[in-house]
Amino acid sequence: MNAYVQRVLDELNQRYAHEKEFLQAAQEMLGTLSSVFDQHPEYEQAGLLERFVEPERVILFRVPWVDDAGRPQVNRAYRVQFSSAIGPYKGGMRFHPSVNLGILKFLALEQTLKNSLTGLPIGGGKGGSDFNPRGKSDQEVMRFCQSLMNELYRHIGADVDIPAGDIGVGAREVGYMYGQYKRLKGEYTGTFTGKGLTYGGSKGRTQATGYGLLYLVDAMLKANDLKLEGMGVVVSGSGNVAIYAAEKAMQLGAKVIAMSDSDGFVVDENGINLDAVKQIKLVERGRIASYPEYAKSGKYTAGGSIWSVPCQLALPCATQNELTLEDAKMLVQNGVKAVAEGANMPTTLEATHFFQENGVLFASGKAANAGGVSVSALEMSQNSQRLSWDFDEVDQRLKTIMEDIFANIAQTAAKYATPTDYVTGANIAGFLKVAEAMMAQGVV
Ligand code: NDP
Ligand code: 2IT
Repeated sequence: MNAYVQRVLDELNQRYAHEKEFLQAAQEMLGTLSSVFDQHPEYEQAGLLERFVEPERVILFRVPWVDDAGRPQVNRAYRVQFSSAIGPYKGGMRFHPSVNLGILKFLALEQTLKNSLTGLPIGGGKGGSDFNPRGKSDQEVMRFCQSLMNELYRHIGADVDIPAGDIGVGAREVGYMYGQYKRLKGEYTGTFTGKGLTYGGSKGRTQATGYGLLYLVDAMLKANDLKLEGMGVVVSGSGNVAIYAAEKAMQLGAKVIAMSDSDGFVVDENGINLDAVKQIKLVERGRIASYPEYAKSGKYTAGGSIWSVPCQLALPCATQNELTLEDAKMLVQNGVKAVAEGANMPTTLEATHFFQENGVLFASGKAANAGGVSVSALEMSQNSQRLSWDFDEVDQRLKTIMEDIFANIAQTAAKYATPTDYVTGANIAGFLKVAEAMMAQGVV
């Protein structure tokens, strides 16, 4: 490894020993950037990497709220404003009990390169809270969102920092946060994306991450003389990303045979009935365990690993580190041809290497799930123009963006590594643009 890269990694490992997901993401990324630093000694002279790995700003605050029983509650919330080198901070908000600073720093670091890869002018950020929306009433969620915004509104803005959804934050939460933001700021600007269609949201944003994932997979398979049609697909998760990934996979002629949530997974050899999944997850906020009852087919397994289900295409769309080396071995044993990350860093580094060493096509999340934030950037454009594009226009632009991302990471992989090392291709292509912008802007 390049000595400068190694030194910065060593320093990170010492300083942030407790932030294990952040260190993992940094290792995954910097581990592929050696050739860039070999070719650009001026980056070291400019202290570029030491600056790049530190967020520009972190905001940390308490969120007090009152539950339905009248008891005061308190959660912690954060906004990590990682990089504004190429545009205003942009990235989602995550509500999940596991949220901490290290997880949000990993997500904001990933987001910075992902946003660069989209080709659109957006910097990197991420935020969230350890609030758990599961089992809370709409009123409790609203009070929590309003209280969170009572602090966050000071730090965001349409040209400053534009939050959106992520795990546990969908249309309901964005609506409550945006409503309170508007009230406090007294202005109507596109400071959130993923808004409802009646108040400035973009058509196609709900579907964008999942659809975009399949547009990229389709391009990757074609470039390697494979085709999606007829493939058996396993999709983990059953949230926003998973549902629309499954929908587009089916539209393109593949067969989705398994989906999951954090309690277990369901296998349906007839093909997953997506109407049943949408009813359970989007309408009733229920559990995937009830799938066999709704769909009148399929079999549910509590716990276990969804990656034990044989498939040609695996799409991890739930959360970080959900696909381990052990899972990768099962998938390879069962003949998997391609893996693409709908979630952020769902595959451990060991599992990623195992796929690559065994000839499995592998697209990392920075490239593969960039469709969501891409359509978020299109939502920002529409808000600035005071216009609303129709679904087909947004969807066509999304498809072009994902095809361009694939072409870019494939070309970069061929130039700096091997033609199918899309992990290195994505990291280098994303990083170079941010690095050039940082060089141009001086030591800031
Ligand atoms: P949702 O909240 O809509 O769905 C999350 C899904 O993942 C649920 O099925 C959930 O199950 C499962 N899940 C969450 N945490 C865990 C866990 N610790 N263990 C096992 N399963 C878990 O979130 P999204 O679909 O929006 O996000 C999924 C992933 O995609 C995340 O990694 C996110 O960062 C990433 N992503 C999201 C984008 C977006 O536009 N929304 C864009 C790009 C990436 P349960 O209901 O049981 O908790
Ligand atoms: O991880 C992600 O890219 C997202 N959660 C979407 C971010 C956004 O701003 O739309």
